[in-house]
Amino acid sequence: DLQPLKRALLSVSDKDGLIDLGRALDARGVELLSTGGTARALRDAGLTVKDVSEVTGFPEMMDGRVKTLHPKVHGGLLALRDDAAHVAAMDEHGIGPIDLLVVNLYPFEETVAKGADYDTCIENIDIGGPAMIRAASKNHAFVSVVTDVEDYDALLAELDAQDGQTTYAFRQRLAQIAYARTAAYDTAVSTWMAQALDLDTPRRRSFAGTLKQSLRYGENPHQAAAFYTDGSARPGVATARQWQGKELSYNNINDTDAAFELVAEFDPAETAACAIIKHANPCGVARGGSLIDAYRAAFDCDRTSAFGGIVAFNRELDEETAREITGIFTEVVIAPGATDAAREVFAAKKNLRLLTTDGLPDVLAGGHTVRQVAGGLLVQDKDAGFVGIDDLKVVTKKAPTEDQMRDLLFAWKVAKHVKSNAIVYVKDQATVGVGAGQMSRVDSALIAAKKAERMAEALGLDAPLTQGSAVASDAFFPFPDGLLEAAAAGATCVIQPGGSMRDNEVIAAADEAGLAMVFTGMRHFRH
Ligand code: 93A
Repeated sequence: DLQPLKRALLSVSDKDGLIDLGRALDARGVELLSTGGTARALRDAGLTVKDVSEVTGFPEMMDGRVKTLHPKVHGGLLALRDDAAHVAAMDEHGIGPIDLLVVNLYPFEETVAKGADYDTCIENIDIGGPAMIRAASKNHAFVSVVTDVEDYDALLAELDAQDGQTTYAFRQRLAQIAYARTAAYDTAVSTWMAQALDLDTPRRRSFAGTLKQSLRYGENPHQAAAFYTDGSARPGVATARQWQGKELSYNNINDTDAAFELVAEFDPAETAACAIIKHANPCGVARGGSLIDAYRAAFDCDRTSAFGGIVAFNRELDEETAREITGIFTEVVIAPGATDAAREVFAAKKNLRLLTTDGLPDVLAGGHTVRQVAGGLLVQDKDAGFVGIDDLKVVTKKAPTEDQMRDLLFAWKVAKHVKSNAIVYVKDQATVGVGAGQMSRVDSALIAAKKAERMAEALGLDAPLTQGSAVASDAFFPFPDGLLEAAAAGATCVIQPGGSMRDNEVIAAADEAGLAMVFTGMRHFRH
């Protein structure tokens, strides 16, 4: 299954490594064919190259839209070398076999990321490249296809190991990589078009990504993993700049995302905010007059869990706050910027990763979430649901005071980012108890209150901070029991979607306990 490599077609937009590859192939006696810019670059380096236009007998035309779309090219890629009829067709039409195709495509994704206009993006949709890649890949029984600069070395190593030939297994693997590339490419085009047309629907979409990072492992060390980006320029973990520290792990990326998306709920023009995340759930979220105030208040929600946590801010990180963070072990810090002084503070902490972004994402903007289930993908609109003060309906005899209302809205924003069932106690714009991921809402209410009790002991307080708190529930209380647990913990006001068959019973229980309660009419399940 060894195949010789005598003739190669090179057509690359990204010219990195091209000259070295051209020289290495030339040194191994490989004839080089090439398109306009690629041929020029190779010739400038002193290599002998044949123009594809000479092979086809047609000039590159229509602004390069048609350069390689010709039977002399596609016949050379697709012909079965061991099929008499194919060989006869090659002879009859003067088609020479092409044993190696090296193509990387017009930079469509980069063009979109740069914010280019519609027509420029359209012009950057490569047609001839994917056509050749797909042809060469189909014919991997005979042809090698390289679509990634990173694979140039592997190709040369294979040629050296196999005495100028390639093995079937090697060509198969290259073809598999190549089809991943063309699939991701067309997905990028479709995704961009959906955005350009404002068709913000998860229906009739294709999903793919570009490999950003091969991860050391997944959620556990025995799971292989990788990180793919969708090409969006949205500020977030995928586009953040890492200043220091080890490579992010799978769990780091997941948690950093959760932290940053949560903190982005809080407008930096209004107040500073901080979110501390463990296992994708917040263990402390707070607003404050300054970042350090917000950090301290978030930290005081659950100091035990904050150890080894991921910390996100909604404003540029300053030196004072950076110093405070180094007081305990922290895995990752992410913020829309960091001052030079803040970065210097972290420089001494080699293990701490610092990520900065270009601003905060718009949490109300559209987008999709994708989750895998056995045999398929579940796709939905991102939860960009928003509830403002005017959307709230007071359902109890007591109405919340202005301060209570602020805490209720804060608790509601946090609850959106807590795994269901979510119960979030808030006091003075800081979480004081978070109950996450329980199968029963009562248990979430109890666990959050218990944590608050433990923190009160640690902080030497007379009573847990849930006393006089606001509480949010991500979905309705089906029975009064969960609400009564919150009341027992000292909550004095409640925010929840409402809509239970037993709303009347729940409202009556709230009135009896002297609580003020508002309904949002919207829930925030998160699983
Ligand atoms: O405009 S195209 O879709 N039409 C073609 O026939 C064609 N053939 C190769 N683009 C085409 N290519 C692409 O040109 C390759 O995929 C590669 O990205 C680029 C290389 O052009 P040059 O050698 O002129 O720099």
